[in-house]
Amino acid sequence: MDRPVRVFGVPMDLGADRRGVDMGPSAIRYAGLAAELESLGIDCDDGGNVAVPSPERTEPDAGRPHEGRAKYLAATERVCRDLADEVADAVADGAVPLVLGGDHSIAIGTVGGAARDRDLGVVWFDAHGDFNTPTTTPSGNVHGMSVAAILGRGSFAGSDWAAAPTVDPENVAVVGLRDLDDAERDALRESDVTAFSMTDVDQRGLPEVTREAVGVATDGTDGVHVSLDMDFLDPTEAPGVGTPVRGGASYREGHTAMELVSRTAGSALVSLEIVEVNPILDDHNRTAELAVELAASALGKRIL
Ligand code: NNH
Ligand code: MN
Ligand code: MN
Ligand code: MN
Repeated sequence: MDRPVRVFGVPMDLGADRRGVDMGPSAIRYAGLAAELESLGIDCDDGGNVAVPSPERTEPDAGRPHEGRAKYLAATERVCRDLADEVADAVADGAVPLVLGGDHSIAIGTVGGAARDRDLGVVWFDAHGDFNTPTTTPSGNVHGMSVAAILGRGSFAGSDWAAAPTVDPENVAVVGLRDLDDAERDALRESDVTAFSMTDVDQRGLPEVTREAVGVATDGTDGVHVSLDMDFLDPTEAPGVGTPVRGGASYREGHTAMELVSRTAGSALVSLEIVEVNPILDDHNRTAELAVELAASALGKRIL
């Protein structure tokens, strides 16, 4: 990576049911993120954390019509606006924002900022589709809605929501799917999003699937955002996540995916985010340590 990297932590847990994911940024920093990136010769600067209100002091539902069953949507929107401003400033300064979660609802802010002055493609590595809307959500958790939000689907359309720039579904690829809610599956199949399940990964191999996903996101766009939900990985490698699902990417597949992002997106990589690390559920911080390794691979680390 020849551009500087600017790290942001977003200690967000309003979008998920499990407490502890707000400590993800600390766990990833503690696992040695800055030193690892500096050892690669990357100029790495930490922009600190974006402020997130605590659930104890936040109203779960503000009751505006577009909020449906989504919990803490108004507060999530405020955090995402602040994050979007930080991300947009970092990109304007010529840096690559590396956003550490926190739950996956923060992607609405990261993408909002990264897409502010450009046509943005997105590659989303996740066990889940994150394609629910405030109407279809079975859980009310906004982290299961962030892809729908960045596409302006359902009641996310036309609200003065932080994701307002909206990304073109034809430039979005999701990789690693193995747990979809019924309504979300139907919506995803009918959409123009390119979706690769673990069945595709099993049959075609992760390298081919990742290359195709990056191709979707770079085709006709000005750049790519990569969003890595750590539950993309198998829970044996990444136990410290709130919603683990068996049958995920192996340790090496995780690296392969990130190495290919670096090789194939290259200078088109606008921003990177790593989310859903929950140190309370983790085994001696190994999920955070893996997050550091995967960030390094995505930012250009090579074995040879
Ligand atoms: N689909 C479920 C929901 O909407 C779970 C989402 N959980 C995630 N997404 N971790 O990546 O609540
Ligand atoms: Mn997710
Ligand atoms: Mn376009
Ligand atoms: Mn997930």
